[in-house]
Amino acid sequence: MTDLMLKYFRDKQQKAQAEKVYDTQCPFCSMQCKMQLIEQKIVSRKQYKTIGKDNPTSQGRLCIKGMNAHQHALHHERLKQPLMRVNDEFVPVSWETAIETISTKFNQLQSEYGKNALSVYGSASITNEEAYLLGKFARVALQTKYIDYNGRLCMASAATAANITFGLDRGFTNTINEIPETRVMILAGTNIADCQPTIIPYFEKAKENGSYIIAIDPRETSTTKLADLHLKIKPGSDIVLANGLLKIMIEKDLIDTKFITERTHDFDKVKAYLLSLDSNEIVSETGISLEELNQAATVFASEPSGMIFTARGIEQQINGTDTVRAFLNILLATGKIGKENSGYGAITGQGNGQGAREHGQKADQLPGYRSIENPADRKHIAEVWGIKEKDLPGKGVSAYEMFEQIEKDEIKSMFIMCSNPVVSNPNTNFVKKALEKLSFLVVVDLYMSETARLADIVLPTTSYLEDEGTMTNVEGRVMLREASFPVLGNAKHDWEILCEVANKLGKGQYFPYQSAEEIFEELRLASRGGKADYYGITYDRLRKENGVLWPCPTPEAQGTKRLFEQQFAHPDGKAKLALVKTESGQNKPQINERYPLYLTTGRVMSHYLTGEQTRKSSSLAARNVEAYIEIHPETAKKYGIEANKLVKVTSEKGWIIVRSQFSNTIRKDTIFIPFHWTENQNVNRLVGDSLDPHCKMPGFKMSAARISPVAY
Ligand SMILES: Nc1nc2c(c(=O)[nH]1)N[C@H]1C(S)=C(S)[C@@H](COP(=O)(O)OP(=O)(O)OC[C@H]3O[C@@H](n4cnc5c(=O)[nH]c(N)nc54)[C@H](O)[C@@H]3O)O[C@H]1N2
Ligand SMILES: Nc1nc2c(c(=O)[nH]1)N[C@H]1C(S)=C(S)[C@@H](COP(=O)(O)OP(=O)(O)OC[C@H]3O[C@@H](n4cnc5c(=O)[nH]c(N)nc54)[C@H](O)[C@@H]3O)O[C@H]1N2
Ligand code: SF4
Ligand SMILES: [Mo]
Repeated sequence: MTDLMLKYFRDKQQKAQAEKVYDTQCPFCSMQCKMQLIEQKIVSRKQYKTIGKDNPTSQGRLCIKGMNAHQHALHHERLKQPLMRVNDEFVPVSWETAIETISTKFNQLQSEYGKNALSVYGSASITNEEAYLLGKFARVALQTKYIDYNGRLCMASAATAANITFGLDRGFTNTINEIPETRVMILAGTNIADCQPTIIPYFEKAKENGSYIIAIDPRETSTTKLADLHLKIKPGSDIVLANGLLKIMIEKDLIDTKFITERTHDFDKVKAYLLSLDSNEIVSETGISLEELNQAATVFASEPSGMIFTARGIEQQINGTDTVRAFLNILLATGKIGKENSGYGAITGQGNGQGAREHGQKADQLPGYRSIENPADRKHIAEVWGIKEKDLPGKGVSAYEMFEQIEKDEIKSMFIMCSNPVVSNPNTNFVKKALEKLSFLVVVDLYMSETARLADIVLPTTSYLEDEGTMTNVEGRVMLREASFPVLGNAKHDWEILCEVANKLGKGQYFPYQSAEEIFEELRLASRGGKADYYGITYDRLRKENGVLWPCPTPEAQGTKRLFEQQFAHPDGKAKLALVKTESGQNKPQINERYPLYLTTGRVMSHYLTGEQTRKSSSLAARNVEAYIEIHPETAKKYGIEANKLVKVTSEKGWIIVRSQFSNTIRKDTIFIPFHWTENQNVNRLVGDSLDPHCKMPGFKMSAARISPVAY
């Protein structure tokens, strides 16, 4: 060996010794891209980078958020010690003191005001194990009926619509691999290019294969640019649009009569109603021309295969459930579901948006997508938990409604895990007041979020790098997130915190877990026989098979790639079409002289939700340092607003100040503001408090607002 070769091998060996690799998954969106954190020690300094790792869904890709996720996880503002408010200041305390204080306070409040004085607010960014445990914590340790979670603001309408229509809610009915093969797609109110960027190659492949893409969005986005046809709809009029499309399909006799007869209910009622609608009204209400409607309807119905994808643009409406159902009518009437390359995709939002809505964090739900009001479901879970069925509380109320219960003095204390409701809820001026009114607020977070600042006790938790557990991704694929990075400071895993509080409350026997896997083993039993059946899934399988698609009822089962091939999940096997009238959601905000513009809200690529994490990442924050209002230059001119200047935006609920960003492609009657910023830049100060009657989804995507320049 030459000296040079020796040096090469020695350098390589040294490098390997100095390099550590940690397997994990991105903490952000539903793609749950697998990735590795690489730690390199150069002299005494550590350097980090994140790279993608192959897996069936993201295929090794990462977007900028994943690549920079370690920046927030390793940020110096991470909480490392419990904090307690003393004389209006936070002081570090031991875990013992923190847990003791929580238990004493909870006991006091319950003995004075009853069990339901306590409430729990959870999240779809925690693992399945933690989501499951949080439900059990509320019902068994606290014995309160009040638990709900941030998914109520996210996918509640799509989930409710799928449950009513198909009898089952798994976001994607098919695997992601079928996307490139489908012939036509409707993307309704989804901005996948910014929100699930690593999914895009599947859509690009579809385009390469000649698939026709129809996008429905009031704005031009990176996603609508992919489309062959962009329907630039008036916000909030998607029901009318979907009804209009199906009307044309029926009139042109492009529907699948055999499928309708054999596999669905209620088509005739829907048909009679749609045929009675006036096409001119459809055009004026949606702002979409008849030619465009004809084009979209004809292509979608004529192609042999097709898919519809929906996301928050049509779902976060106070008639979101009806809106999704109007789109599902199209799929059913054209027989484009339960078949190869044909199906529905509600594009899941949060990392565990799917799994966390299955295992009992919802006000009316028990694990395995069971109902808290169904006697057989209650009995099953009470047995798994080793409690009496009569001790299992009943149904509570939705996320936003819990704040209303605080206002009414019904709820006295809240335990918030992994959410920042002061920024993310509608009508946040009210929500903040409600939280301030609580006798006792506990927040479990990575940082001092805007919500944590209102707490009496803040508990530091571990991040995606440190906390092992399963997450169920956009496809319904359960994935094991490995986590071997050392825990930061004195933080504890979310599940450990729940076990410790439960133990102090004298309920330790129900919370004996030493690892996330032990909790998963119980979740398997609890979900067994339920709609979201995870019984056949084990950590061992997840490692060997790189994830398993639910339902997976036995250890021998393969997991389910395509749903509804033979039958839907209702007892008679048939799906239900919905008669959705144009009037649905008539109480939504109307524009008028005082508030003449439609305000809609959403996301940018570089930030995530309330921005608590991504604003701490220097690489991400640099891309968007502040909130902005996207506005058409003609609209801006009308209200005396110049480019890149501060604008006051006012609704019936409040005001904010954001910078103008001109766009020639947004509708002239519409303004758009992303929701990743706090305080005076928080657009949720403007969003109203009306909720969808079926699923209690707020109307984030449509408010009425006025704008004016800020004078200097
Ligand atoms: N970068 C990034 N990615 C994310 C997130 C993030 O915060 N940042 N969050 C994750 C989560 S939790 C979620 S839920 C998803 C959300 O993913 P999406 O739902 O795709 O994202 P949004 O930007 O909220 O809204 C999508 C689109 O709806 C359009 N829209 C607004 N009003 C209407 C309307 O009335 N009708 C129609 N048809 N469209 C309308 C908006 O213009 C927007 O382009 O993204 C996930 N991924
Ligand atoms: N105007 C408007 N508002 C919206 C929406 C919209 O489109 N428009 N979208 C809605 C949607 S879809 C969603 S999903 C919600 C999201 O709303 P939130 O749940 O409030 O959003 P996050 O920013 O994810 O808040 C998570 C908090 O938990 C912390 N955290 C992160 N990881 C962990 C962990 O592992 N454990 C614990 N204990 N804490 C952790 C973070 O630091 C952060 O403070 O917002 C909704 N609000
Ligand atoms: S944000 Fe979503 S797409 Fe981007 S790396 Fe993370 S999981 Fe993947
Ligand atoms: Mo979401």
